[in-house]
Amino acid sequence: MATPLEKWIDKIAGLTKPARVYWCDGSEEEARRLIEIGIKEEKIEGFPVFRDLNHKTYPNSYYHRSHPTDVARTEHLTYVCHRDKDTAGPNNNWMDPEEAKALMAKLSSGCMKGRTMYVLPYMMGHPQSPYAKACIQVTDITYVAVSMRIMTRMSRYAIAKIGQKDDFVKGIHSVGDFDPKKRFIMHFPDDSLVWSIGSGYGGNALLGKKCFSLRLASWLGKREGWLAEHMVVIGIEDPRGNTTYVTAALPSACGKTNLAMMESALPGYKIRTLGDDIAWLNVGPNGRLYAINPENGFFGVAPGTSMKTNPNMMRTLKKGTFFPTLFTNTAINEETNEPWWEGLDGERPNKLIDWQGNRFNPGSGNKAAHPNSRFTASISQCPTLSKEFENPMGVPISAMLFGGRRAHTIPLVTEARDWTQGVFIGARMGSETTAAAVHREGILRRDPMAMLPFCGYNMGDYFNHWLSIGRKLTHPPRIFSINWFRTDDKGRFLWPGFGDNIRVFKWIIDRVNNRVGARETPVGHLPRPEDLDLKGLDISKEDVERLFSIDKEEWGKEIADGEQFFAQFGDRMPKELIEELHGLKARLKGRW
Ligand code: GTP
Ligand code: SPV
Ligand code: MN
Repeated sequence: MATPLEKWIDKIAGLTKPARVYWCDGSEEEARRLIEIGIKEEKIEGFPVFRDLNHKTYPNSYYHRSHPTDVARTEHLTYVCHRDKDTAGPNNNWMDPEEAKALMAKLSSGCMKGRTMYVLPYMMGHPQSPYAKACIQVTDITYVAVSMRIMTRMSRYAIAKIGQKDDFVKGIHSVGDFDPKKRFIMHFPDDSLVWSIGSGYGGNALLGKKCFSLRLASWLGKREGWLAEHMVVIGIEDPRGNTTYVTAALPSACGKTNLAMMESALPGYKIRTLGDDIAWLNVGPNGRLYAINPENGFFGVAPGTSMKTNPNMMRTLKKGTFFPTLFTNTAINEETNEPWWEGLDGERPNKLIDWQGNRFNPGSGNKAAHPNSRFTASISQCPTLSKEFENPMGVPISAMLFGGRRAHTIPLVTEARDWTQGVFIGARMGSETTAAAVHREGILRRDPMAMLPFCGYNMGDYFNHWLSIGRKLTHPPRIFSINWFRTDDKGRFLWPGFGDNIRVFKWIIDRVNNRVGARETPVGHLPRPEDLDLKGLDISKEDVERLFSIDKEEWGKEIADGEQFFAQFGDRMPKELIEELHGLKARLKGRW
C-alpha cells in the first residue's frame, strides 16, 4: 500500500511530468553526484548550474550563477492564500486558495518535462526536538537540492517520522523556464503547502527557509502558542564565564549574520553562535522563553564579508568538510578561480568575471558581485558554534533585540520598560530597504519585528499574539531597540559597529543581571554615559552624544509614520499598542 506521502509524490509527478523521480537520502556521496550533474548536464542560459572553484583555498566549494532576472526575493509575486483576505491582512498579497491552486496547476503542467524531480525529505529543527517539523520538498534543479542539504537536516529520517500521516509540510518547487511573468511563490497555510515556480533564488526556492519556517510557521505558532521569528540566536559568554542567551530581529541584509558570529572587541567576551536568520520561540515549562534555530546552515550576504568585518564567516567558508560550500552570483577571480566580492580583503584582482559571466570592467561603475550575492555553508563549519546548538529544547532567552537601518532618530540602544512597550518598539520598527529583495534601496519602510515580508497572517493579529505570549511568561526576556546605522549629516556611520557592538551587548547583559542603572527618557531607558564601555575605542564625545540624541521633531515624524502604519490594521490593532503610542506622544510633549 502506498503511503500518503508516496501518493502525494505520484500526484505531483503526474502534473509536472518529470523524466524521472529521485528520492534523496541527504548523504555526502549523493551531494557529490548532484553537483557532478550540475557541472556536466544542467544549464541556465547556457551556463552550467555548478562550476568548480579553487578547492585549495575554498575546499569543497562551487559556484552558481542564477538567471539574471532571479537574484533576490520577489515580494510582489509572493502570496499567502488564507481562505479569507482579512486573515492574510494588508501586509500580504492574497489570492483565493482555489483560484491560486488552479493558476499554479496550469503553470506547473508538464513543467518538469525532460528533467529529474528530486524528492527532498528534511527536518526543520533537531530530529529529537519536540519543536521540530518533518517536511518534504520536491524540486527540479540540483542547486536547490544541494542547498537544502546544507541548510536543513536532510535524511530519510523525515520519511520515517511522517510515516502514514498526511499532514506533513509540503513544498512544490520548479524553476519552470525562469520567466518572471510566470513566477509565483504561493503559500497555503491550511494545507501546510508552499508552491513556488519560476525562481531558483534562495528565499523563493529553498522552501524550508522563509516560506515554511517563517510564513507557514508563524501561522502554526499563532494557533499553537509559539513564535516563528526573523532572528539571530546567540549566547554571550562574559568574563565571569556566564552565558546569556539573546535573540535579535534585524531586517534582511542588516547585520544578523555578522552579529551571529561577531568577534568581540572587548577582552573576555565571546559570542557563541546558534543561528543567523530564524528562531522558533516556545514558552518553556519554567515560564521562560526558549529559542531553537530550525536551520542547519547559513545563506548569507557575500559583499562586505571579510577578515575585518566577519572573520568567523571567512573561516566557516574556508573550513571544508563533507558539506559543500556554495557561492551564488559573486564575481570570480579568473587567475585563482576563487570567489570574489566587493569588500573582500586585499586588492581587487586584475582579472575578474562579473556575476553575469562577463569580463569585469572596473571603469564601468558596475559592481563585479551582485549586491545580494550569497554564500551557502553548513553551520557545523562555524568556529564559534555554541555547544547548545544540538540541544533539542533550545536555549533560555534573557534579552530580545529589535533593530534596523536608521540613519537618524533611533538611539544606539534603548531598553523597553516592559514586554508591552517592547512589543510596541518591535511593531513600530522601521528600516531603510536593502538589496535582499527586489525594490528601490534606501527607502524607509516600517518592518515590524523584521517580519513584514515573512508574517504569514494579518499583522494586527500577530501583534496580539506577541502580547499573549508575554502573558504566558513568568520570566519574560527584556526587550531592547538597537541601531548600528546612525549617521552624521555627511552620511558617515557614527558607530564603528561589527566587533565593537559587543560594547552594547555588555550593557544589555549588565542590565539583564541588574548590575547597572539607566537613564529614563520618553522613548525608553538609555545607558548612562559612564556605563557604556568605550575603552580603547577612538570615538569623539560629540559622536557618542549624537548616537543617543533624541530630536523632538524627528520623533514627531516617527510617531506620525508609525500611527499611519498601525491604522491600516484597523480594529485588529491591539489597544495596548495604541495606548503606548499615545503615551509616547504625551511624554515627548512634556518636560524631560
Ligand atoms: P539576511 O540574510 O538577508 O536576513 O540578512 P542579515 O541580517 O543576515 O545580513 P548581513 O549580516 O549579511 O548584513 C550585511 C550588511 O550589513 C553588510 O552590508 C554589512 O556591511 C552590514 N553590517 C553588518 N553589521 C554592521 C555593523 O555593525 N555596522 C554597519 N555599519 N554595517 C553592518
Ligand atoms: C533574507 O532575505 O532575509 C534572507 C535571504 O535571509 S532569503 O533566504 O533569500 O530570504
Ligand atoms: Mn533573512
